[in-house]
Amino acid sequence: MDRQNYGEALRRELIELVQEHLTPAALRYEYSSAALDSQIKWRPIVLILGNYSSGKSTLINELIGADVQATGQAPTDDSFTVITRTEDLAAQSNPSVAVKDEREGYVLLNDPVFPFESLKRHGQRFASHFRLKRVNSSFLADLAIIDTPGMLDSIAERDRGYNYQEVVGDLAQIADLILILFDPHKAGTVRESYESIRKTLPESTLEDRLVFVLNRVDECENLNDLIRVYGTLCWNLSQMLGRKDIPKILLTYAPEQKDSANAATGNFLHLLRNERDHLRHMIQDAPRHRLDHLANYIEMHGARLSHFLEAVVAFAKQQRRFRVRFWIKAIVTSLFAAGLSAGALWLSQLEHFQAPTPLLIFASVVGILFLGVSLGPWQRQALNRYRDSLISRADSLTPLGTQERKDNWEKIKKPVVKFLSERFEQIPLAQIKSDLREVSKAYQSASKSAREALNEYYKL
Ligand SMILES: Nc1nc2c(ncn2[C@@H]2O[C@H](COP(=O)(O)OP(=O)(O)O)[C@@H](O)[C@H]2O)c(=O)[nH]1
Ligand SMILES: [Mg+2]
Repeated sequence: MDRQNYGEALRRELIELVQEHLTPAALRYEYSSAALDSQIKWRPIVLILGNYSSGKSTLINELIGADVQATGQAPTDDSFTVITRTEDLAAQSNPSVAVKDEREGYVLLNDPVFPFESLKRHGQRFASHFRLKRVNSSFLADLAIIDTPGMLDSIAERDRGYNYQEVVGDLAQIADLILILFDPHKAGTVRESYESIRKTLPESTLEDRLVFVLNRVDECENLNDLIRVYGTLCWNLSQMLGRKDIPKILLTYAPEQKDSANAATGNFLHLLRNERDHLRHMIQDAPRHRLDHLANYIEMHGARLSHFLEAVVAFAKQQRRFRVRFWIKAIVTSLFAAGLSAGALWLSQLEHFQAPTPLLIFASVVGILFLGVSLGPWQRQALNRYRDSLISRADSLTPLGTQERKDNWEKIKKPVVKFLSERFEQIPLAQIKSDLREVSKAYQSASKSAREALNEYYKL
């Protein structure tokens, strides 16, 4: 089997696994509002971020081989555009590349074929700045590229009418590869975008998924200028990433733009290898990134979902323990109350009780009444109080020994609390336990076999 077929078969298998074993529990417990597989079943996605006029759209046009996106020095395009291959076979064989079909944002957000359902929460304003273009370019055979509007300063950000950072964070979760473009004029002003990416992606996948590009390097006046810009960018990135080492930064420029740029560039550009081809290959390799992404996705959601269910089971067990303790206490106090009241009666009216039977009846009645009240309204009240206090101490439901478990807990705490306060009673404990067993078994064996299959894939 060749690499591509093997990759596709593996992809299908992993998606099915999510569909069968993780999605049902995720929906039942409202761990997520959409099917977990909906985010990963579409084609591989490359997200392109960066300041305005860092050359995002120019790069995309170059890869696709046609002027599909508008380009220009000013912030020309304020939309998020998903660019993918047309399904129309006749158009695919047409050698002149062009946009064959366009769709509005609301179609993208509402059609379950696409993985963008989770972005619906950004509202109408975002929907009107979101679109799809289908192009007959072979470069897009097995991937989609998302062009994004550039970051603006924070005042203009507020005028957008939707939360740009959150949109970027949501898209980053779906994307398999994220490029962040800089240009020499503004080397390092994407801190906020980066923050929202970091918040939504687990630490472990961040490095594999992010590519930093210093673009438009042909516009540096000379080599010294380039080195200065590169140095500034490294400094900014290490501040932003909170790391001492510097991530790899690709140095690129659009070959077609070179002539119109600064005349002095000729002095040093021949010393520099334009890493444009390398960048192109990385983008074309998105299907491989998708496999990694899928394996990570299963590990991450499997671990979080298991943790979620563990917390619910722990909650149920603690509640049951409380109830048993309450029963024992109620029985003991009822017996005590019965004995006490019968004793008091016997002492006060000694001469009437020749036979013990009426006294026993009296004691039983008092005991039963007491027990009834204890196990009825009192228990309900006590249990409610205990439940509330358990929920307010939700952090102690499950052990949070490792950093990974702490991070996962941060992500699931809100839905866990919501589930425990609103829907816990509706699902029997036996079902919760069996869901926990299924999810943790499925994801552990799946992530193991996914890793093994990935190793095979890399060998092909
Ligand atoms: N000299 C030079 N100009 C570039 C390069 N890439 C893009 N440009 C120009 O920079 C401007 C902004 O590019 P554009 O692709 O619209 O940037 P976007 O806002 O990031 O999409 C356009 O006028 C492009 O022609 C490059 O590598 N070198
Ligand atoms: Mg653009």
